[in-house]
Amino acid sequence: MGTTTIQDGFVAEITSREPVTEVVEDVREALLAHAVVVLREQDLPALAQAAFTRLLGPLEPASDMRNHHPDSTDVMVVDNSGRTPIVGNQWWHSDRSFLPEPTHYTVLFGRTVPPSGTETVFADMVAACRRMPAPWRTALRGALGVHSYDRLAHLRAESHRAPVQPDYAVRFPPVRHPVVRLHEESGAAALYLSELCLTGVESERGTPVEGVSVDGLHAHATAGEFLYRHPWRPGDVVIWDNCRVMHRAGELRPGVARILHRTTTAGGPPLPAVPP
Ligand SMILES: O=C(O)CCC(=O)C(=O)O
Repeated sequence: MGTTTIQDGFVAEITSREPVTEVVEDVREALLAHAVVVLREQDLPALAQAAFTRLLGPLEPASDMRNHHPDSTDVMVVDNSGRTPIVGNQWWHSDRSFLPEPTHYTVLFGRTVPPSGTETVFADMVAACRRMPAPWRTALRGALGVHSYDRLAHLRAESHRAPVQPDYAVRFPPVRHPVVRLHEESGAAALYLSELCLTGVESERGTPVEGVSVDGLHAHATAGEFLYRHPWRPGDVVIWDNCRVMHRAGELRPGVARILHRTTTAGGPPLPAVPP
């Protein structure tokens, strides 16, 4: 198979130039061993992207985002031109961690990107979990992170210059997910965090976890040693497993058009793992 490792156990590129829709099995296999899979020189119309993503898992609609593609409510348009607001992509996150059953895979297609100078940055949460400070191993046993839609709701309202949706607190009440979650396909333990949604860390009994802060967790997990910076080129397809990475946009340059098409698959409830 034409797959090249870019960062061991973290990032791979499928080097064959066949359309992504023709190499679904290769993509699935690469995603078992790597958290991020890259394909280059693709042409992926919105409907084909939705159909391809459906082969990776149940497709999540983007329709509540008010910035979906005209051809498909399953394709979200991530556009920095101001035509459709970008919400939250400049904070580290794992997609839709505010749901009881958060997103599993995300597929991002570079529809309009400059030849160089724009990135998406990924943090390897399995490596970050393996190399966490020793005292955290005990402290984070059974610990739960509180993921809240609140910050997103306010950013979204600001982007759309609209009032905060009145029903958001009912639709998306805060959820608790294991801070150390099981990556079910590999059996690995991964940190499960989000600068966008994680508001606190609690023990199973709901008491604060001594010696571990939300900021400390994020600072550790996004240290340079855990990062891959994907340099976008037109026609790139980047697929990642939200159960084992966080991501964020690199620096966005005002006035430089950058349009990415995003599709996602639904996952199951995150399961706890014992810190390694
Ligand atoms: O804009 C990017 O580089 C990342 C997009 C993103 O964060 C997302 O779609 O969740």
